[in-house]
Amino acid sequence: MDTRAAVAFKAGEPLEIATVSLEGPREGEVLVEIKATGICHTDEFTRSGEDPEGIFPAILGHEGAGVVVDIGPGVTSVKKGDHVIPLYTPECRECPSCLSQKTNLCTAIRSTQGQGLMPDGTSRFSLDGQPIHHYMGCSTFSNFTVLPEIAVAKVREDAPFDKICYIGCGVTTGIGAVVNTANVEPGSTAVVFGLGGIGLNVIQGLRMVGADMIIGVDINDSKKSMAEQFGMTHFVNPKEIGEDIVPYLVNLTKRRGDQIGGADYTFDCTGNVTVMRQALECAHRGWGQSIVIGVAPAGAEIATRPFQLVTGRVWKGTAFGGARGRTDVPKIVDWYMDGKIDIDSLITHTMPLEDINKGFDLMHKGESIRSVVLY
Ligand code: NAD
Ligand code: AHE
Ligand code: ZN
Repeated sequence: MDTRAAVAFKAGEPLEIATVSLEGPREGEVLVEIKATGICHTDEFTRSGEDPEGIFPAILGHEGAGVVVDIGPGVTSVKKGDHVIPLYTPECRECPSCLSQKTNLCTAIRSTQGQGLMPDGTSRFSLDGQPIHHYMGCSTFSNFTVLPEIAVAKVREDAPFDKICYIGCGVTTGIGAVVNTANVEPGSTAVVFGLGGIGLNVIQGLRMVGADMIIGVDINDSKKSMAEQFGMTHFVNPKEIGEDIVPYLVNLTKRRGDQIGGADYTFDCTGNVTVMRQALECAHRGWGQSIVIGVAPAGAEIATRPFQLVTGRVWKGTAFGGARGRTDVPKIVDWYMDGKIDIDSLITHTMPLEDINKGFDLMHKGESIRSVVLY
């Protein structure tokens, strides 16, 4: 079949709208009509050429929601008409990683996914006979896409696509980092670096679990009011404090009677390795945990004095908020439908596929939280 898609032909160039060919689903695969997709900073990371795994030409996008319109041989867990959210972190429930119950990082299809291919080593997308790569196993910047059955979460049918698409990455990553990766306790102090589409979900996760002090750090003052609406108790713009951010935050998080200071939990939602170091070093001596969520460019490395770890700080990372997609995503959709979490306020812009590059421009200018493309 033919489908409309935004194609990334070359690193660093705007996406181009094209009609591409899409082969039907093979064994274990499903064809999904994408109804809506968010634009995450990771799409920009890959489009820009900073992603060491970036392959071109490709159809980017990994934060979608849609309807199953066809299934390949052997598919049993979903059927035509089911509403689904594509999963860039699949859940096969059979690989050693899934069976370990220690990680959400299913390894069943990771190698072909990283090469922009379906599990059989081929692409379903092409243009003028030339293959176009899949992206993160999802390619939600195409109106129709093919996914492995293990890479879709079946969700309830009354949930609106234009909102729940965000659960396909940002919402789950931010809230999951708090509840799954850090396992934050009520009464905790926390610092969130970067108040964008991920950081604000970390903040709402922190409020949900009952954190006491939620400090948001961003170089863009315009992020403050939305962060306050989501539960931030203190805002810090590193450009305005006139001193090194680490001692400033350590002092701000000092509890009565505590000689040392430092946050119980810190989160990097920027992808900047200098910020990652600051986040670690403002965690409390002895127990503070710092969670890396941001994705850093090719060649970037993190550094700190080993003494920071010797003295009990813990440096952790998280992908997709530690969520097991087929199991956890439908529950997060329920949280949204039950009013436990807010998604609507975070979707600041919507646009048709033709205007997708405007969504990237808004992200660059720091004017959007989430832009959502509606098909
Ligand atoms: P975004 O562009 O919406 O937000 C980034 C925010 O960081 C912006 O508000 C920006 O002003 C702020 N910022 C930039 N530099 C800063 C600095 N030096 N100090 C403080 N604030 C700074 O991006 P997003 O969609 O929220 O994504 C955030 C990061 O998370 C990206 O690196 C993205 O690739 C990554 N990500 C990771 C996962 C995962 O599973 N680990 C999932 C989704 C996104
Ligand atoms: N390809 C990059 C790494 C990109 C990355 O870390 N991706 C996250 C999801 S970001 C979603 O917005 C992830 O899930 N990582 C686990 C995985 O297996 O990719 C690089 O640096 O090579
Ligand atoms: Zn993402």
